[in-house]
Amino acid sequence: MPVICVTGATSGIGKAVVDRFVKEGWQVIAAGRRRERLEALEAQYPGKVLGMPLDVRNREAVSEAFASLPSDYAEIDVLVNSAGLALGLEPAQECSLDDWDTMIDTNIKGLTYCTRTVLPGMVERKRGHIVNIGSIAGTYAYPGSNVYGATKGFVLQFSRALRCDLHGTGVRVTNVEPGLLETEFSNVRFKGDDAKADSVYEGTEPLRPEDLADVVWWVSTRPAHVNVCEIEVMPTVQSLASSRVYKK
Ligand code: NDP
Ligand code: 8X3
Repeated sequence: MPVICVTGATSGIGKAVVDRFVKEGWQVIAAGRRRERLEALEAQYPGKVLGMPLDVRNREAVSEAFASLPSDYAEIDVLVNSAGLALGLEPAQECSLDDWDTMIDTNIKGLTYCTRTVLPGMVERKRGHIVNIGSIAGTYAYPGSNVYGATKGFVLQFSRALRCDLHGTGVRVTNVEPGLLETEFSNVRFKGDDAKADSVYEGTEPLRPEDLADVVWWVSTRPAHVNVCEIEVMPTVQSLASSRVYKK
């Protein structure tokens, strides 16, 4: 059975990817910090999901977690880097440096730690796929996107550079760039202010996590000679003409 490792598996896109790949018969390593949610996934999918409690910001913990995988999960075919977050929507001059550090440590450093850890095995096996969850915020700036958008700009350019380094190895890299999508993302961004989080999606029809699971499934199951490099996905109601790309 092929093996997929999903970071950010406790919520949103990552969780939907877990559900989808289990249903398609894959073995799934589900990584995240909230152990109770990982245990719930293991209970829901016995023998199909292995919970991997992990804070991706902790470099040693990342290395140990992957090194301790049981043999039937050790050869990872696809790594989905979905763990990530935005904090705040203030203009740069008012932002918290702690929030900026957290986004950089998670969205950039955590993603690079996980990727660097799984790559040698993939290269040795001459197969594998890194699927990064970037964002349209990595391409289009909007007021308050500052460091969040810049971390996703990093993910985009890192994905492109990885393809150069992996040239000839058979290992694939995809950057998936979602637009407006309803998950816990805005509750996290607004630090538990649910009313403010809900207002982001009011009167609109955002993407659903399952839509992104579809995209991840599609890019991961193309024939081995096909690499989908970048894929930008917005809800139909969102475009460069809408205030929700360059929103305030
Ligand atoms: P959610 O908040 O629903 O999920 C985020 C996931 O990231 C959770 O599973 C959380 O798990 C995990 N996570 C956060 N910090 C860490 C950490 N330090 N270590 C390990 N896991 C961590 O949001 P989404 O599903 O929407 O977000 C997933 C990705 O999609 C993110 O990278 C986000 O930037 C991106 N994205 C989201 C969009 C949106 O509008 N929702 C649009 C474009 C991109 P736990 O707390 O258990 O550790
Ligand atoms: C999340 C999408 O537009 O809120 O990456 O930045 S957006």
